Amino acid sequence: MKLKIAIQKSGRLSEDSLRLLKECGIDLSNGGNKLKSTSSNFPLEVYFLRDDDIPQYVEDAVADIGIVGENVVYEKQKDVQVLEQLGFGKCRLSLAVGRNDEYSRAALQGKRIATSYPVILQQFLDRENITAEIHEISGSVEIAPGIGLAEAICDLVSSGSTLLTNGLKEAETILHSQAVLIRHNQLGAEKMAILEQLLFRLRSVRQARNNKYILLNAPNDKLDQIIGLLPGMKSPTVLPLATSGWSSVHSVIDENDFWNIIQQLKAAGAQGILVVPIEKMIL
Ligand code: PRT
Ligand code: ZN
Repeated sequence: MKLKIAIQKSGRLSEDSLRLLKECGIDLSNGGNKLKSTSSNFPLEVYFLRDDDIPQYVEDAVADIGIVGENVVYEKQKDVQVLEQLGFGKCRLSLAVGRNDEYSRAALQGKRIATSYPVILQQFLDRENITAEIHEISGSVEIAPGIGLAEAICDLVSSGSTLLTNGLKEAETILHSQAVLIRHNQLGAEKMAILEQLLFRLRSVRQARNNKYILLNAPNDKLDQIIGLLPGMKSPTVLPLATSGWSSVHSVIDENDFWNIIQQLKAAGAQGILVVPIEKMIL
């Protein structure tokens, strides 16, 4: 029995999806097959598909699980379960208008909005009691205002440079999106057991990515203050240094707190601070 996972064949999510599986210790032979690959050391079969098709394949149980953007999951409205955010493929679905246009929700009333996300956009408009004309187009949405097809657009944005080069400005974000793991609604016990193993590995990898291992030297009279700055998994490890009056302190810190804590540690007298990546972290 193998668990079948669908990932994007070629596009923005492909590389990160493959890397995540690799970091989970899953080897994939690329036996020249462009559609499918089987792991030699984990009961997993990988299908390479267009991202738009992945929710449907998972609903139909052609694939048991899949990696796809939340934007696609919510747009396609297939009967699948979202299991986990994966921390990559981050972007936002935003309304944008001409650089010199004034934006307000009320001003959208009666306007034409071009988008590849008619379902999510319609939900937003309904929520806000706005009646606007949605023009669904499948690509290059950002050129719609320039060619007179619409007054506004609703499209994915990450750096914002596409909007900028097309004379548009981001007006309002209607969805924040990232890649997620989705699953078929009914998986048998055997497949669920494989999925649990995969989830355990995924969480360990993601946990590790969000944390750093920190080592530093501290004068003993400042130990309490320095330890107070380090939450650690339980509490920091403190080892005496050969130089008397000094200790070595080891701990784990959250990536997000990193620069903040480093400044405070230095101020408290910590020296020789080393920060190293963690490969796997089992809680
Ligand atoms: O061939 P296939 O259908 O599989 O791929 P695709 O062309 O439909 O999708 P792809 O590879 O472009 O995107 C896959 C997923 O990546 C999307 O569904 C999102 O979840 C996620 N993602 C993250 C993005 C972006 N960032 C992004 N910036 N998808 C698209 N864009 C586009 C956006 O549409 C716009 O054209 O990039 C442009 C804006 O980028 P900035 O940086 O200029 O703002
Ligand atoms: Zn697509």
